[in-house]
Amino acid sequence: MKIVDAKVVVTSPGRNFVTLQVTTDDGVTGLGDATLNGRELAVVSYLRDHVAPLLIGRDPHRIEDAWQYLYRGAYWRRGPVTMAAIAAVDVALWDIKAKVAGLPLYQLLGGASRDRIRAYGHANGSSLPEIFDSVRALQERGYQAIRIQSGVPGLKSVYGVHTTTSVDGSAPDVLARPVVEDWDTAAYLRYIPRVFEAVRNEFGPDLPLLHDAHHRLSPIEAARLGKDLEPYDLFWLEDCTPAEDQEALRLVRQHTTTPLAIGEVFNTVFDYQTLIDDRLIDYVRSAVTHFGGVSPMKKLFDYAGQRGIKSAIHGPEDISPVGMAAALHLDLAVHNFGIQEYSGHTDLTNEVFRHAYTFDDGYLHPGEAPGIGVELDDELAAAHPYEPGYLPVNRLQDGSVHDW
Ligand code: GCO
Ligand code: MG
Repeated sequence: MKIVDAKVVVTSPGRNFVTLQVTTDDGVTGLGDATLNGRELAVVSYLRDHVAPLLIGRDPHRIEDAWQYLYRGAYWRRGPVTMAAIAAVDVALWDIKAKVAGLPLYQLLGGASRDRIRAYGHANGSSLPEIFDSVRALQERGYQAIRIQSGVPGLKSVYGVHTTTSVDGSAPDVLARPVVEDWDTAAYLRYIPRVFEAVRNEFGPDLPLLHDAHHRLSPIEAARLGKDLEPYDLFWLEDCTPAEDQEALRLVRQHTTTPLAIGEVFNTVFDYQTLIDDRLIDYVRSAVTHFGGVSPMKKLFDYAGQRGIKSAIHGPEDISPVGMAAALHLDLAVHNFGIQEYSGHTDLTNEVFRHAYTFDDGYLHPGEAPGIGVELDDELAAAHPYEPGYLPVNRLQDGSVHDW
């Protein structure tokens, strides 16, 4: 069996997605997600100009060899662009192998370790009543674990609470350059514990609650937040400090028993070495799409499992249904599964990417279709071409840039 075609499809059914479609001489196709939010075209070029030509003529069954060839062979290793491109190849080849075997991918990863996959959804609001409504809406959709993000008094915009205008009121620039949001760490640290106190009072002790600090705090600020949130029994505090600095989590860990999760911007296992070896975290949160695919994620989970650390694959809207499907096969198979982030996609996105996975009563399942279980509608994808789009940036009151 040989690869005869490797095509990169960019589509924007509401937001941009980059998909690699690999075809074999037997006519089997495999899909991989390579979406890097706000930097999509860099990965498109990497794949189209530098990777696709190398795939033609290769045996699609040699997945590990293809991975090592693209990772070591390029000499320039790691980084989100490189690892998103390699991830797309890895997932597309797993999709092909599983289709040829006539099995859903999870069967090739050791088979199911569980019957269903618990998901968490995102609740948010700029006031407590808005947050409560948002939690109830998620509960009505079946969610049994919920991430809470809140507006902060005095701030116009906060991560996780929808923004379409810059703090100076300008909106139309949103496609050409990032929206500017504002940030004040002191105001946030004072307010967030009150939000969780109110949510616990309203929804009781049993509902698993999560919170994402989105890399905005210094180690000592994160330590304080972790301590202040202890009475409200969080499932985790996510990305409390900037992700480049593994040692930062050591300080946080020394001060709080609030469980810690990190990893959505990590690209390789080396970003986790200290964190896992020294048990500084409780959940590894990388995306299949940004971590080089299913192969390295499986190795990561096995490594993390040796320290009792669990999986929590990154699954926001900017991971395509292809990346989500790959995640779900891993979730079902690995023993040390923790939880899966799942916001779902728009109906149009689900038409472009028809998928076998399901969401019922707060639980996901990858389905039983051979491969990863996603089919791309090429014509519908082409009808929704790329649109420039960026993540926001944060500025403090004095005008300086802060982590977003
Ligand atoms: C999450 C993340 C996302 C990221 C987004 C960036 O926990 O889901 O923080 O919401 O901000 O994926 O592209
Ligand atoms: Mg996050």
